[in-house]
Amino acid sequence: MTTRIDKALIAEQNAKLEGFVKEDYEALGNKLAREDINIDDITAMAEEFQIAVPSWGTGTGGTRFARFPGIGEPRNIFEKLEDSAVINDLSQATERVSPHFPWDKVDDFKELKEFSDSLSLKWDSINSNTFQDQAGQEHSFKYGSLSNTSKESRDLAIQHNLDCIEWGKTLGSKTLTVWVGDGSNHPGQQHFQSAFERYLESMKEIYAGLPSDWELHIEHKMFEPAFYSTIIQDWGSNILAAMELGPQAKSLVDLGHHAPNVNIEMIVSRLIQFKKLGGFHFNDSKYGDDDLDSGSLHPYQQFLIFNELVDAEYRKQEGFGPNYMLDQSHNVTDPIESLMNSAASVQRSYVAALLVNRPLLTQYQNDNDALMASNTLKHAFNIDVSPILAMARLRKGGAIDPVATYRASGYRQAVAKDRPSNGQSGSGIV
Ligand code: PSV
Ligand code: MN
Ligand code: MN
Repeated sequence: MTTRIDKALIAEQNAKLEGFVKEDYEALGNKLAREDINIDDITAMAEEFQIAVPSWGTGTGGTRFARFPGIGEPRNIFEKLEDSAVINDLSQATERVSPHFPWDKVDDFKELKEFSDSLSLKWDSINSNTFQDQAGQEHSFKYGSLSNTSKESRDLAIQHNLDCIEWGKTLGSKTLTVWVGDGSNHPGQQHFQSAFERYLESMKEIYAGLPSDWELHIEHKMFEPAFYSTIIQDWGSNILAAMELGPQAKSLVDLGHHAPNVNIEMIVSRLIQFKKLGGFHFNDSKYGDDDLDSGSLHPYQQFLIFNELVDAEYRKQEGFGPNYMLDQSHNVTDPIESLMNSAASVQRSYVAALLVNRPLLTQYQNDNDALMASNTLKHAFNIDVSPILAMARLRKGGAIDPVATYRASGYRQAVAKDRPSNGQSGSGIV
């Protein structure tokens, strides 16, 4: 196994903080004990928590105006995996990587699998890309892919998704995530129903190629790159498509793909209720698909989403088991630091949601005691679970303070020597 951060360095950095963490952990343990919560049970669940990193998130992102590359950026999927291994070494919460094809150029999938195995990394959902043309592509996606009026373009998009399934089988993935940029920019440009019918016909062909133990996740997005209408613009079109396709098709919720103020936690609840919650792309946003770091703006919203997820776990809801993943673009931070921070932020929301007194909440709900119901959630949200997160990392051999340990390791400066910048986007960030 290759570990890019020396275990001895992690131990040395942890040694400086371990005493404080133990003190804080004991204090929090006493506080939780007063509420009949065993802190070690919660820490064990925190240790189990995993969230995948997107391969494209390890490169510096950009906008359609400019991109400002950092030093030592990964230039290919192998280097993206090396960075992902660092993230997991320190955070101990990100053992899976989600690739994006053909952004991630691969000649030999068996070789890639052997390399990920050597880093103790696994593969999460495969993301297909039919929102741009590849060099020399015969039938363009300019006017859509799976819903294009041209059968040739549709067939190309279908075949790419079927190829993604084959590649995913070699990598050991079990999910295909389909997000398309299909839509229109002008009223009247597209016949809404015909376009959706074409999309569904194409998706049926992809669904037919799905192994029986795989899931097909459909990602909705309200706008961009089409700015008047988008084929799967919201969770309504998403769940309709998933229902039309069958039980292996589910909806994926990317937090940034909703209008500001949309009640995302309620969408999550609806999808859970109808066994259609496939997974998440976590990020945060102020305006639209900003792809900012998870929990950097709306930590309470993130907590409320986890309140629904933990509630489903608590009620042992049938068919529940979504994939968790980050989908972020890092324009001004070191992507490794942002991804570690974000994984911990999502883990924090999960852990805080575990602390909600659910029987009490149900009682307040049944009594219509709005104030105390809300206070019950706020109480859990306001508990600083940092000692639990730090202890979970410590117990698993990770870093108590991942960012400080990463900085102390000099990893970025070290890889910069082997990875000269080409000034280009490594990922084609959207
Ligand atoms: C689209 O905005 C999206 O959220 C989809 O998940 C894409 O695959 C990803 O971003 C690419 O950055
Ligand atoms: Mn996404
Ligand atoms: Mn997006």
